[in-house]
Amino acid sequence: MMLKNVLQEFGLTAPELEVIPFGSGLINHTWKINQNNGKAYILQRINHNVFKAPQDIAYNIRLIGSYLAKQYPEYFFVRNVFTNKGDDIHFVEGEGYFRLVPFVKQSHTVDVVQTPGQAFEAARQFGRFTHVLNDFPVSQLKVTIPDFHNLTLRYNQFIQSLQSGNKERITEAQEEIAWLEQKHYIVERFEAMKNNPDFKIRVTHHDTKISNVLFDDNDKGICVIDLDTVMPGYFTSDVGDMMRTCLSPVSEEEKDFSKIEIRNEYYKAIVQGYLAGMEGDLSEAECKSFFDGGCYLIYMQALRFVADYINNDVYYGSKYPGHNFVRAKNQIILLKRLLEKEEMLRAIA
Ligand code: GN1
Ligand code: MG
Repeated sequence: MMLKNVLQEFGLTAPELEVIPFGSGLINHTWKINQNNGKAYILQRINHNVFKAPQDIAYNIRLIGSYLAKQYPEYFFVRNVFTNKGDDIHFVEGEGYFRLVPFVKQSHTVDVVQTPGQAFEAARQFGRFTHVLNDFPVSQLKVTIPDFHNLTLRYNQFIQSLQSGNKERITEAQEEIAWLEQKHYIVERFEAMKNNPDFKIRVTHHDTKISNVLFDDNDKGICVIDLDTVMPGYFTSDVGDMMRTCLSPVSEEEKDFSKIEIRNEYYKAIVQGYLAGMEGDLSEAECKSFFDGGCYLIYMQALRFVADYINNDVYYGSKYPGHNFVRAKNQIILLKRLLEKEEMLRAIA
C-alpha cells in the first residue's frame, strides 16, 4: 500500500507498523504510526490545494527549529523526521507531500476543552511560542497561505461569492448575509489595527484550537503542534481563534444553537494564560484588544463558512446537505453571544 512506501522513505518498514487514521482536522490527512518497539510517529499528507508550496512549511519549521535550538534550547519543539535522502518532506507523484514527526510520549490532545485550567494552559503555550520567537526575524518566514487571516480579503471573498455563487443558496441565506453585511464595522476595526504601529507583526500560529496543544498526564501544556500556518501575523489571530473554539461549550459543528454560550471563566483563562506565556511582550494597545481578536476570528469564520456554502462547499467539503450553512449559522450565533457581553468582557482584559 502507498503509505507503507512513504514510511519506508522515512526509514520505517513494515510489517511491524500499525497505521491508524488520527485527529479531527478538516484540511490535512493524519495517521498515527505505531512501531512494535513502542515508538510512535505522526504522518501527515499536506493538502496541496490549500498549501500551494508545502516545502515552505518545512522551511519555516527548520528555520524556527534551529533558532530555538540556539536561543531557547530548553524549549520543547517537535521537528520533522528526515527521509533516507535527508529531506524533511517527501513528495509522491500523484499523491502529494508527506511529513513525519515523532509522537511525543505521554502526551495527549484534547478535542473539546473540559476546564478553564486547560484553556489557560493552551493559551499559555501559544503565548509562549510567540514569546520565544519575539526576536526572531519574522520577515524571513515564508507565507504558507497568503492573506490567510486578512479579514478584509475574507470579507471581499464573501461579497464575491454573492456575485458568482449558487443563487438558491444565496436566497436561502438572505437573513444571515444581511446580518454579516451589517457587521462590516468589524473589518474597519481590523484595518485600523493594521495601520497602528503599536500592533506588532509577530510569529503567530494561526490555528490555535485546543487540539493543537499537547498536554501531559497532569494536564499541563507541553508544546504547540500543527505548525503549517505559522506565519507573520497579529496576536489577535491566536487569541481570537482560541476564543472561537474554547468560549462555548459546543463546537462549530453543533446544530442545536441554544447550546452556544460565552463562558466568562474561559475568557478570563485565555487572557491570563496568554499574558503569562507572553511575559510582558504585548503593547498597551495590544493588551486592550483581546476582545477584538475574538470578534475578528469568529466573524471571519462565519464569512468563510457562508461563502463556502454559497460556492457549493468547494473548500471545506460537507458531510451532509447544508453542512456549511449550519456551521455558518453556528458561528453567527457565537458572535452575537460574544457581542452581547462586549462591555463586561473588555473590562476583564
Ligand atoms: C481548518 O483543518 P483544520 O481544522 O486545522 C482551517 C482553519 C479553520 C478550521 C475551521 C488551512 O483548520 O482556518 O479555522 O478549519 N484551516 C485552513 O474548523 O483553512
Ligand atoms: Mg490545522
